[in-house]
Amino acid sequence: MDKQHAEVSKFLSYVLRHQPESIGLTLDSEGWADIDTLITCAAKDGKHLNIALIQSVVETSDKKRFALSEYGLRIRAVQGHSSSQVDIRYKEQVPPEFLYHGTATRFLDSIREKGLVAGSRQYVHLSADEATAAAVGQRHGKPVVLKIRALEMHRQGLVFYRAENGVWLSGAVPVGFIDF
Ligand code: HQG
Repeated sequence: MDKQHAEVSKFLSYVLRHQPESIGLTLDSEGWADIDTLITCAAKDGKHLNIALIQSVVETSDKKRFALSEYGLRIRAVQGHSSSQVDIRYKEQVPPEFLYHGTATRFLDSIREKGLVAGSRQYVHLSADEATAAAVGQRHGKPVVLKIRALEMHRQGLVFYRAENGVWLSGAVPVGFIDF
C-alpha cells in the first residue's frame, strides 16, 4: 500500500467505523455509506477522493477492512466499529477450538482481573492464527498472544461472529477461557 492509499484507508476507517458525523456522513445500521455522499462529505472536509481511488483502497487493503455493495454504490467497514449508528447483524458462527488475541504485556494485569473487554469497540477482536494475533498486539507495545478456548466458550452459550475478512468477534472473553 502506498502513502496515499494508507492515508485514505485510515480516513475511511475513521469515518466508517468511528466518527461518520465528523464529516456529516450517516451510516445505516449495517454500516453502509453511499459512496457519492461520502465523496461529497469528504471534499467539504478537504479530503479529495474519487470512486477509482476508493475502489483501489478497498481492493488493496491488507486486512480487507472494507466491502463494496453489490453494484458498487455503497461502502462499509466489515468490522472494528465503535459508532453507535452501526449494529451489523453478523451471523452466529461455531468457532474453532482455539482463537487468539494479540495484546500488549502492559494490559495483562487488567486482563487477568476483568477478562477481555471490548473497550471502545463493539466487540473483542480475535484471530484464527497466532501470527495475525501477534501483529495485532504489536500495535499496542510489547506483544503477547493469548490463547482463547473458543469452542468451550461457545458450548457454554457465548456467541461468536466472524466478519467478512475473517476476524472473529465476541462480546467479551471471561478470564476462565483465557490461557495466559
Ligand atoms: C485490550 C486492527 C486492559 C486489548 C486489528 C487491546 C484488529 C484490555 C486493547 C482490530 C482489556 C484494545 C482490533 C482489559 C482488552 N484490560 N486492556 N480487561 N481487554 N484489552 O485497538 O484487538 O488495522 O480496540 O487486548 O487488526 O487491538 O484497525 O483492539 O490491546 O482486528 O483494521 O485493549 O484493529 O485492525 O485495542 O484491534 P483495540 P485490538 P485495523
